Amino acid sequence: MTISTIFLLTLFSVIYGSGATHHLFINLQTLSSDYSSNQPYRTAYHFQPPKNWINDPNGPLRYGGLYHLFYQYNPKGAVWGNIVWAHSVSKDLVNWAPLDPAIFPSQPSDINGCWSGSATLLHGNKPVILYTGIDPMNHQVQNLAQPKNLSDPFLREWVKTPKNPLMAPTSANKINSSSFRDPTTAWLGKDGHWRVLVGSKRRTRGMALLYISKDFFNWVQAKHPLHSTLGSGMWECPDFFPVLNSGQLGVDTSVNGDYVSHVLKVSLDDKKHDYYMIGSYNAAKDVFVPDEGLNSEFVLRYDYGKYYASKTFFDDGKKRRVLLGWVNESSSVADDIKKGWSGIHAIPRAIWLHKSGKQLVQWPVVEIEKLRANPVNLAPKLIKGGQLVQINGVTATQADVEISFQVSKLGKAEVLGYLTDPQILCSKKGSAVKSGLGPFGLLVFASEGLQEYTSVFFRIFRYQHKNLVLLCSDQSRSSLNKNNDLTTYGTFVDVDPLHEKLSLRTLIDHSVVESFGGEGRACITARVYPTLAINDKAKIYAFNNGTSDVNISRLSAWSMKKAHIH
Ligand code: DQQ
Repeated sequence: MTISTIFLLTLFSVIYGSGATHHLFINLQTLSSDYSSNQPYRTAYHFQPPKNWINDPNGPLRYGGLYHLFYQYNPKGAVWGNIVWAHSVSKDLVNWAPLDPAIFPSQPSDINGCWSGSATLLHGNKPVILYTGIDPMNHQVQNLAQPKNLSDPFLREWVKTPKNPLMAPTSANKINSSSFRDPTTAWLGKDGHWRVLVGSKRRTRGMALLYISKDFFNWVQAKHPLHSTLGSGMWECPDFFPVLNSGQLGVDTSVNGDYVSHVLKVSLDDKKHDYYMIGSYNAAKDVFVPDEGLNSEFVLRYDYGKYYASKTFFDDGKKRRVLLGWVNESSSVADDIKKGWSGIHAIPRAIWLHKSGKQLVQWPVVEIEKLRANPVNLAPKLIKGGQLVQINGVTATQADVEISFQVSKLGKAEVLGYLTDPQILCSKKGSAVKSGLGPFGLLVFASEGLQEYTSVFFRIFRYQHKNLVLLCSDQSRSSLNKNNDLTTYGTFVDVDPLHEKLSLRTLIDHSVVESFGGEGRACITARVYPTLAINDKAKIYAFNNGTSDVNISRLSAWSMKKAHIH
């Protein structure tokens, strides 16, 4: 790369920032670099291919005892472009084996790209994929592919139907041809017909268009979208699925009844976050009805950090619903090209409805615990205001840490005069700002002398006679390299600090800090690129920077072994 290319790249990244999306860098889509052998930021147990750009997880399914993951991939470079469906398989959602790309441009209906989509298991356990193709006019259309050989558990080869495209924008349906993409997993209605959603918008009204089919090939657009909201903009990667009203098990996407609620998740292109609503699916009217009082707008998020274009599937082996999501880089495009890759996937999460019915709970799939090694357990101890406790004995760049705090003197909590956006609250009150109760939590990727660290912490407020728990992930001190996106993230967690412990689990993996607060009621994923706190120079601490002492009732930490991924 020449100096001027580097300058241009830096300029681009300043102009566009590095949010959870893909920007067009036409000249860079095939730019390969002499990948540096010094790769402190490559992850050890988060999914990523050996090189190049990745984004959305596509068409996850379990078939022949194997998990199949497809994903948006640029085979030629470290920025978005030349998109194909790359393909990997796994027995445990942790270790993955790469296969050749499953779907790549080959027909007029996808000649300019094979974008996101989903898999459905038809009667007789026959997988089928619906995906968005970009046609010669750059219109977005929906296509179908089926495995060539159902007796191959690897499902290596996929055949596209000559009938493609099966759904297309026309002058009659008035669908906007650049806002028509990302078909969901289909579900069966009581009438025996298949239904599928496609993300779209009409002016600023985001919507999930509904299509119905008897045979999966001939699709008719329903009169009404399944749901739409004014002002939300383009709905990318919709996902629609039932969750049991109690318990942690998952159910097949076609299940409906009064023992389930339905979740509608959309990736809001305008906001670059994954939002969801909980409600019910009125099968007679084919509409989604959000629960009263919860949300007429999208408020709830899967993850309050960097996490986008996610998708769930029903794992019929373990009877659970599993969520996969893309975590974009927070580094500059110039740095991505230098390191030769961009994008990872979050650890697959089991997902279920919280017993309150008001939100979902997410927890890393249990299989990830197979990677835990060298357990370190700390006896319960008091951590005084201003105290740091180093967690020794684990590999600080590749670890899993579970910590729980108990607070007694809730009267010391800072009073919040008015409700503020939690992310703004976290940015204003970082880990260096003391209060009566908090901040307390973890410092990860901490360098000697603390010139660099990322802090994940709680802070408790008193607001209108209620205790309010804030969870923050503060990246502002994570790197001396200020070209990175150092945004602080935060959310309130629906826990009662009087009767419940404040639990935090953080998965640390070289350039990712994936945190689960309140036993999975709040998730925050962050990307960080320390310059000093790398390799054996990184440290992990528990800290309390509040004026009141708090009790660490549990602290368990493990080094994480490297997963076999490629
Ligand atoms: N990524 C795909 C689109 C989708 C977007 C293109 C979401 O199908 O809308 O790579 O990240």
